[in-house]
Amino acid sequence: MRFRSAKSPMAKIAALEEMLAIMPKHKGTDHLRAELRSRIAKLSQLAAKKSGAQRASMLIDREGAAQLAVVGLPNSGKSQLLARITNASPTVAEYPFTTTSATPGMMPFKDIKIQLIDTPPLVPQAIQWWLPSMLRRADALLVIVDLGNEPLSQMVAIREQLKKMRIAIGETGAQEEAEVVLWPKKVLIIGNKRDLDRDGQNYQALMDSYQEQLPVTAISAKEGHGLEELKLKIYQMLDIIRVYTKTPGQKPDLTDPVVLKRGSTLDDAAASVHKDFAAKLKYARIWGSGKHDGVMAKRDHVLEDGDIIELHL
Ligand SMILES: Nc1nc2c(ncn2[C@@H]2O[C@H](COP(=O)(O)OP(=O)(O)O)[C@@H](O)[C@H]2O)c(=O)[nH]1
Ligand SMILES: [Mg+2]
Repeated sequence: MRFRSAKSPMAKIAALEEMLAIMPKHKGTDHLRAELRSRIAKLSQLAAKKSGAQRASMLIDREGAAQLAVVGLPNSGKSQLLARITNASPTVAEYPFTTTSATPGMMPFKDIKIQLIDTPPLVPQAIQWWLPSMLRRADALLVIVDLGNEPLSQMVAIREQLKKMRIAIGETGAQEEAEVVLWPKKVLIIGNKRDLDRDGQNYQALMDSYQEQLPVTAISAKEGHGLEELKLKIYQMLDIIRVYTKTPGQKPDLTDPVVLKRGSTLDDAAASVHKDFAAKLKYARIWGSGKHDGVMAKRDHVLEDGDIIELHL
């Protein structure tokens, strides 16, 4: 068992998470799974106390509206993409395996920022012990394939590696789901190097196989094509909304929205502004959604992207 040989708390956590992942989910294992979870929680506290340095290189704190991991085979253009659309500048190189650690970068979109993480390539010899937990923790995955080089076989290889980490993307057999716990992940498939796919046939093949299950888009990270569309698709896949707050009698601050899950209510918005606000909320006024103009709304009112709210406590 990997747990015995694991030395650092982080390696132990990874081993325990692995056990939890492969453990069948039913009544008989409830107790054991709860125990594993509490051991993970204790180790996490210990790891947090230990030197920040090691932890920092493994676990990347979520910043901004969401954290997305960019995964793919060597040379697919993961680093190039980060260099293009985030403030990070990981090394872009013709030789594979340039990335052995994870590099985060922030992608500005509309008035929010989304965190992307450049990760080592998904080939067995390059997969680091901390990668599975990093991918599971991420809000979504950006799976990147090289359109110049048989994207479908890349997808097969990528899905196989992800499956070993108990991460499911797209459709999985009912059989598979019954056997082990799979982490379902939101995924956007990115066909990169579309400049090398001259007649567009590889992209077409990728679409034909996947577009019914997952969103797919084509870009050229090197030439800078398709990037605005990509950012929009990333935003859409996250199912988030931006809500602006205003103080009575003042103009709303339209630069710093509260980011909420789609379907969130006024109550949720109040709680995310301040933990005490939800309990104290008496009523709120709401502008936006094309239909509200300062009307009073109830706590359970479902908000929409772009709404402006005025909380009365
Ligand atoms: N033609 C073309 N080459 C690209 C594109 N994106 C990346 N590359 C090249 O592919 C190679 C690998 O890119 P890199 O970002 O280091 O790949 P990584 O291993 O996935 O991080 C580099 O030589 C890049 O210049 C693209 O859109 N078109
Ligand atoms: Mg790289």
